[in-house]
Amino acid sequence: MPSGGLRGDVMALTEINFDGIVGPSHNYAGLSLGNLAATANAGAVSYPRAAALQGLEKMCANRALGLEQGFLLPLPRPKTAFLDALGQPDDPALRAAAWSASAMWTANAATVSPAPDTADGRCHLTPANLATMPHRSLEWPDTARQLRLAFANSRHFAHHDAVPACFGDEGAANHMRMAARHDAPGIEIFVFGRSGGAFPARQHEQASRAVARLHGLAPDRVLFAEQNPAAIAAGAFHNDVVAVANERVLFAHEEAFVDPEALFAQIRERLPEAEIVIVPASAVSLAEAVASYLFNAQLVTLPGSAGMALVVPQEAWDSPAVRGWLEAMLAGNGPIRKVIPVDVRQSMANGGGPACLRLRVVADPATVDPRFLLSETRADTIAAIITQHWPEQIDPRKIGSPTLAGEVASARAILLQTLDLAELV
Ligand code: SUG
Repeated sequence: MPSGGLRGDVMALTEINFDGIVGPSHNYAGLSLGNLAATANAGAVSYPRAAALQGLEKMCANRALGLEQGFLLPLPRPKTAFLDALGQPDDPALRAAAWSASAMWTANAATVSPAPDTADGRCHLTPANLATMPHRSLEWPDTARQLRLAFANSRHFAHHDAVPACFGDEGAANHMRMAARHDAPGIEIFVFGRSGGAFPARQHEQASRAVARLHGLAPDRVLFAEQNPAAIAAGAFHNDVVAVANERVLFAHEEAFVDPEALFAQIRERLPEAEIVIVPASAVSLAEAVASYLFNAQLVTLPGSAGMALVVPQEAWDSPAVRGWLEAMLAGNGPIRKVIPVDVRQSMANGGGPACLRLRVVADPATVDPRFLLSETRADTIAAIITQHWPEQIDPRKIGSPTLAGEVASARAILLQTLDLAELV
């Protein structure tokens, strides 16, 4: 572990994407009401090896663009302590909850406030309690352990426990940061839902407010905005299904928020250089936005002066309406100069696009435990282990099988051992 991070007194703060490595128990159990892809694919056979390799390929492609790339490890599954605590239920949904590889969607791992935004000048992390969905509520203690290890340097990082489970918190998926540049003080936008619709609103306003206070954010640089109930009803179970921000740019669907005009005015007042790119419903309906996952894209700043690129799921590029809009955007003079489609179909079939698979941390890479940073050698090592040890396929009817449980646990143990991270077992 590097001891400091200060080179002289200059910090090289940059955005690092920490993608979740898809775990060996990846399966389609239909556990998330309101997540249309996941419920539509309930019971389908999954391909964990292909899923993990697709995710890794996305990481390598982003690294090849010159972006900093890290990763987080799969959590221990099956989570036997959960089943023990419930007296070993036969209910297939509860069993599947203990087997879920849902920690791959690291956009839900935590909310992260970079150092330039916080009162003590450290980067603050709060793991998300994910309390709304039983299978996801199991994640946070193991996630917290991993975050405390990856970002152990207490001069630069501060860790909080998850907020109390009475207020659901979904982490970075319902949080956006805008700033002139990643290393400049930013504004943080927390997007919450109100319950009462057909599908659960997963992010509670009180959880958002608690995280903003815990992180020591200046109140005049924090905004709270309500998700449009129509977007939740259309399947946007997280804000990141209808909006994404990067530096001075917000890219969002016209119907993402209850009061978009008020939100945009508040953003412009606090960040005059903000550029807000709105996709009208007349070009891409909410239903098409959810089906294609256009907004579950990684909006990234390319090195040099190449502008921003939007890393979209292949499904978005294949949608005629979405592609038409994107091509018109590229022909114009906006801040997004490039669109890069990627194949993460195995994750997409559970409602997780390119943006769900990554947690953004603005930090100096020298202050992060290097075991969590992707290098070419580490990518090759990870690929070889996945190829050799991840199950090729999982039929959900096999969930609960002791043989499969053994395979899943040993595949993960081999990965941790090889990456010198056995302390996470
Ligand atoms: O929480 N799917 C995840 C997808 C999370 C996507 N994340 C973001 N939008 N940031 C969820 O609904 C499906 C698991 C199953 O049904 O087997 C699942 O948990």
